Amino acid sequence: MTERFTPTPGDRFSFGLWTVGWQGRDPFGDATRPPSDPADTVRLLADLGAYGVTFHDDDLIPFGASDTERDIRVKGFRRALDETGLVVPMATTNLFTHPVFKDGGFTANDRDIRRYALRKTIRNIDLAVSLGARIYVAWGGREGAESGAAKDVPLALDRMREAFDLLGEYVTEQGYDLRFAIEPKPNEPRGDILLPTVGHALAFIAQLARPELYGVNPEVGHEQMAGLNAPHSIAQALWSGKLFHIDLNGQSGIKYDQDLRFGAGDLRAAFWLVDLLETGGYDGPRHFDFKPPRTEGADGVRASAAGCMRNYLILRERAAEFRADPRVRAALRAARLDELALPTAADGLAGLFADRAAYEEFDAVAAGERGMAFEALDQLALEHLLGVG
Ligand code: XLS
Ligand code: MN
Ligand code: MN
Repeated sequence: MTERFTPTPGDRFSFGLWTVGWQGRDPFGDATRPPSDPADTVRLLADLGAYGVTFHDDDLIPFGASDTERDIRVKGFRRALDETGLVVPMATTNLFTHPVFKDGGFTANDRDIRRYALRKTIRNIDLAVSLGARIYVAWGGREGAESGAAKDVPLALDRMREAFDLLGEYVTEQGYDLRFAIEPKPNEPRGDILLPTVGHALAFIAQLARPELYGVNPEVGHEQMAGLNAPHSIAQALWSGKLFHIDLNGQSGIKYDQDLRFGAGDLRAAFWLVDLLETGGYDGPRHFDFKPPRTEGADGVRASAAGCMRNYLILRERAAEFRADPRVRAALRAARLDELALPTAADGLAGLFADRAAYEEFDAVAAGERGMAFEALDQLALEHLLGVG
């Protein structure tokens, strides 16, 4: 292994307990790996060079555990954090595994279940804050439907807004330094999930009482499940000042949620995403939400987690080399990226109308004949990605 691709805490790589801790249970097969103690997972992640660990409430404290058991679990986790120096940048709530959430949490048709979902979330927010988390992710995996009349979407969105507004009120009243990151996903486990893409989530956030408290947690593979260009979605989140967190992983096209290690699946999307994160002003954790395939034993789990970070670091180097290459700079100019940075009409509407070259004398035929030189630019990118740049 090359030294320069060895992760350090300064790279701010984090992993969910549910990622390397995944036992490999899927809709067709039983677990292929034994359960792991969260404290051991913390030690494994620290050993691999991660800086942070994240969790759902139920990853740390089994659903329905007594208060005594809860205390023991939390103490063991804290001890492992203290020993290793790992931090908890983010936490989230499991509102999808237990049968009670089969029709959702915040948007379940049953009001008592919605109230329970809010209380469960608030309880874990308290724990998350006590462990130092600054971001609280909300993935509404069961907020959706399989059939038309089963969910009144405008009403469900009313309830979703109500839930997030109450959570915002709670953290504000408590004086918590905590912001929410909504995680979109188009489907799975529900047939269709509400807030299916980054765009839907951004539009929803604008309807909330305290929009500044909410951003998004895009997952690479989730945008790709919807057939979208994940780096473009994430770029729009950044542009909106809403990229609060990110779930990095791999996905091959429009199919079930593969959660491959970062770099697997659509490698070109991974390259452009790293380029974006490293140059676009994102300063949050590089969080991996992947699942080591169920074919793997303990060594394969390690290899898979290490691969996520190593691939990120390799792509970071490749993307930086691409940007620094004088041939690329020339190709960017030939493709008129510098011109895209110029306002279209800084002279205002009056200037636009007074400018005969803008319309009356504009030669649309000649302009239509200009090549954009994008292929040469993209070939340079591909060669840098392939390591022959
Ligand atoms: C599932 C989601 C989930 C969230 C956290 O598809 O990715 O793991 O990231 O609840
Ligand atoms: Mn996923
Ligand atoms: Mn995720």
